[in-house]
Order: sequence, then structure tokens, then C-alpha cells
Amino acid sequence: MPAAASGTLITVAPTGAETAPEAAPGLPVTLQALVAAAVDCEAAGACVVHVHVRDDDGQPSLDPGRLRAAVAALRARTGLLVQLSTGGSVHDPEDARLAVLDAQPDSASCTLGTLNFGDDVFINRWSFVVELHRRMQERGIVAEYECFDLGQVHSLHRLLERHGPPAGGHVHVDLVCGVPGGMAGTPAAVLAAVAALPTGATWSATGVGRSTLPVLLTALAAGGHLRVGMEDTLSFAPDRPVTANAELVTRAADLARLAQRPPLTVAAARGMLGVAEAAQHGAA
Ligand code: KMH
Ligand code: ZN
Repeated sequence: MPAAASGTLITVAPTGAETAPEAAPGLPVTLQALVAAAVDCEAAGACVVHVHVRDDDGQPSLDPGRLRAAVAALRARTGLLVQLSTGGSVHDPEDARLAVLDAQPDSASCTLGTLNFGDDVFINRWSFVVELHRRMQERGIVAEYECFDLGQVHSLHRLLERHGPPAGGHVHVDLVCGVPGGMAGTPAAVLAAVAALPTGATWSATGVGRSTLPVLLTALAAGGHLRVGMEDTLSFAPDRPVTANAELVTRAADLARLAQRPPLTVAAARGMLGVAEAAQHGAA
């Protein structure tokens, strides 16, 4: 059984790698816009920011300098836990994705397998997953295991059994639902994945596109945490585009309070995820 939660950890994923800046005017593609969005989202109840950076043309980038600058600016202007994406875009090579860890974020994503991703393929070879997991252990970076389908949850068991627990010792999983090629954004799919999680793991759920609300409501009802943001959905309601990430965080926080599972503080999230323990290990 995974661990049930009394409060709600809210992660915001403000930018992603898939949406063109022209397609969503509120998408934060510059460092300044990213930091401003993060400040607003922290005030609205987020405690983790999942970061993809863009280049000067608004294209996805894994440039080490930009990643370091984003980590530094987010730490200077917010109290949020900073999680860098190692998924990048579907076109990023493995060495650049591994090098993301050099920016020494608090946390980084680690996807457990390959899947079709719309018309593209999001490649996560087993040897790459193991190397990412191992480097995060060494450097004291807390892993967020991203599972896009049920098979990836089973791969997580295999990873932990063969290669040991993550830095900080606590297993936290994000169930990403509704990607064309992954598990559906339905209560049944979320609950099937939750039933297969490692004992004691905590979990959040993300519903891509129109599955945002059903997945969010399922997670609140089933003891999970939430990830929302313009990486995952650009629609607030039918015919009503998202104008800013904070709208999605505000709605998530309001629903969490309604469910009597209010947003966690950053300090509580830090404790739950084992960030201090992980950093200590990394420094040793
Ligand atoms: N952009 C997707 C291909 C992650 O951040 O680790 C992968 C992704 C997952 O967004
Ligand atoms: Zn991402």
C-alpha cells in the first residue's frame, strides 16, 4: 500500500517542452517569466516547481548555463523546491539529459520507460534510467519517478530492488495520465497504478489535457498529491484557455482545501520528500 496523505503537495509544471510560445501567451518561456510565475504559484499554494527551460527563441533547451541560472533565480526569489526535468523534449540526447543534474537541483524527474508520445517517442532505455537513478543517489538529488503507464510502475519496483532506494530514502512517484501513448486520464487508470505502487511511497497525479480535473479529483479522493501547470494543460474549461499557471494552482489549492487536505507548506514537503537527508548524503 502507498502512504495516504493528510495534506496535499502541489507541484507546478509551468512550461514543459511541447508548447510553442505563440500557442499560449501566458506560457513562461523566459527566465524572468518563469520566476514571476513561480512567485505567483508559491503564493497560490505550490511547494515544488518542475522546470523546463527555453532558449532565446522559446525552444526547449538543456543548456547547462540556463539550467544553473534557473535554479539560482528560483532559489533567490522563491522558497519552492526546485525540480529539474531530465525528460527534456523528445529530441534531447541522453548525455544532455544526464548533465541536467550538474545544476544540482533539489529534485529531478526520472521516467521509468519508453512510450509513444503523440506522434513522437519518449525514449528512456533501461540503462539510461539506471544511470539517472544512480547519479541522483550519488549527488543527493531527490528523485521524482514519473510513470506514464502501469508497466512503468512495475519497472520502478525492479529499479529499487536492484539498485537501492533514492537519495533521502523516500520514494515519491508522479503518475502522468492522458499522454497519447500512455495510461488513460481516468479514475480507473489512476487507481490501478496506485494499487501497484511500492509500500510507503507517496504519489501525485497529473492529468494531461482534458483529463486534468478527473485525475486531480481522483488523487484528492484517493490520498494522492497534485501536479498542475501549463506543461500539462492549456485549457481551464471548455473555450476558456489558461492565462497563467497560478490559475491552475489556485484551483488545485481550493479543491484540496475543500477535500480537507490543505496544501502542504514547503517545509512539510521538504520533510516528506527527504530533501535534507538527500542533501546530507550527497555532501558526504
Ligand atoms: N517533455 C516530455 C517528453 C519530464 O519532465 O521528465 C518529458 C517530460 C518528462 O516532460
Ligand atoms: Zn516535464
